[in-house]
Amino acid sequence: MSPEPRITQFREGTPLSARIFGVPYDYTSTYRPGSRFGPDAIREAFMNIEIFSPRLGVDLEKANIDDLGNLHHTSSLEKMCDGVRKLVNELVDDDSTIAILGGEHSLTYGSFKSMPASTALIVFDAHLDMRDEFADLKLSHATFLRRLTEEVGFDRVVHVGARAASADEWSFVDKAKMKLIPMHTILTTEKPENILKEFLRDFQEVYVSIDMDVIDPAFAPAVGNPEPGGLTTHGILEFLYALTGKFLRGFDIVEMTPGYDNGATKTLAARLLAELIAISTLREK
Ligand SMILES: [Mn+2]
Repeated sequence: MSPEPRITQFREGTPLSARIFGVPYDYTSTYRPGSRFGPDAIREAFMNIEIFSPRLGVDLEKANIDDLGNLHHTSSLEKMCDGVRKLVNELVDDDSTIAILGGEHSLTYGSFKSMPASTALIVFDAHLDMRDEFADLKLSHATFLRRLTEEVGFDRVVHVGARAASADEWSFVDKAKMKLIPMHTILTTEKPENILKEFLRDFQEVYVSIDMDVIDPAFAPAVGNPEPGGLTTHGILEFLYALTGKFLRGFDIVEMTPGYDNGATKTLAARLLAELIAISTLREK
């Protein structure tokens, strides 16, 4: 018997690789809602893909993965973020990786605040999410990074894949000297993942936040706010493989909206989940 759709698998004699939980929250979505159904859709896809990584030589079939289930339902953004923050604070340790399945991007506002100060944040997103306010909300999926950087600063934040933001947002991140690898740089650079490596030279610990809309809608159509001109599947994987050796303290995969999916998006999200857990097992100590 299995407690579907949880991913939990225990293998005796091996340490815990990752703890997973879902955040079925999408109340501030402004275009295509439904990311609250993301966590279980990604789990279902995960259970139907191969989890041996030939690129990394890691067999996740042999890994210990603990799936805690989904955070309880709330319609309050503040309560959701606070619940995520508290749960991550309880789970964070020096051995395993925390994997969060969204849900909308605002959950990162809660999770990253519980990361130790030595942890860098790498945000993959088509959007900058740097508005001061959007649709009458100060904190939402479209403003979360602005609110978060007000609290944690810009020194340990890198943004990858931006191609959609207001003129104000572009000038704001320019003035703040935020570390950016926007799409136009990625498209004109031979190995853009080397720029990420350089940004992270002084960080051994990282937290990765993947808004699925960073990937081109041709590969990942089911997202809340699709934006053409994005990363390919191979493009995002190369960025992730560039993190091999770091201590992956945590990551989230957000903004996937199963109602708009033909199956491609959840399968790609599941692939990213598998490769990130595999990368987490290759930490250099
Ligand atoms: Mn986005």
